[in-house]
Amino acid sequence: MQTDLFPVENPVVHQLKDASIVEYPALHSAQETERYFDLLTTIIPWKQSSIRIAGKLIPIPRLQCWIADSGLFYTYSGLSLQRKPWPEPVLELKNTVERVSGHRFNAVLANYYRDGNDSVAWHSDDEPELGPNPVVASLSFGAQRTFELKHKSLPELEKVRLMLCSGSLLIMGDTVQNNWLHQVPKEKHLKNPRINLTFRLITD
Ligand SMILES: O=C(O)CCC(=O)C(=O)O
Ligand SMILES: [Mn+2]
Repeated sequence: MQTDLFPVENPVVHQLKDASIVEYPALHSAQETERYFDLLTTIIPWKQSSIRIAGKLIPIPRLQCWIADSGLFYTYSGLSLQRKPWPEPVLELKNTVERVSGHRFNAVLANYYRDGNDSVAWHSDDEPELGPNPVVASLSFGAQRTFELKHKSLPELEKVRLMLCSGSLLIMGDTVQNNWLHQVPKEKHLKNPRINLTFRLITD
């Protein structure tokens, strides 16, 4: 299957105080985006994980899957994700993202937001296995969702708010994870699902 890339237009650069984010708002055409959404919905072995808070197991508000080269593990918030091998369409998307971004990746955390009640809370992707200056590339398919960033140590800085639309690619450069937190807040009126793939490089 050949990725029918839209002519990749000039990226939009979001210059934050001490970090930059590069956005390709329409990396894939609407048709390609729909095809990938359907493929990824069925081909990825989505799983409901739970985390233990105060002794209680709480389901996280989204489905997930950790896809990576063999031997690569990932743990966050005490949650160890079981590795799954690369399905062909995800490998195809990885190749595209590597070509466009100029960065290499060996793993992807896939998230499935069933509707606007699903979310991811404030965090940064700065686990030790990602090395000191991780670059994270984020591909979105399906419902448009709000992506927010806030600075870790300068609370007076305004929050940055981006709208991640279907077919967009966001490349978070090497100081974003060190200096900023990000989240996808709940938007309870939203009824449609969204898939997000965050490509990462495990550096051990
Ligand atoms: O869904 C998104 O846009 C972000 C997901 C995310 O931050 C993560 O998986 O670490
Ligand atoms: Mn993240």
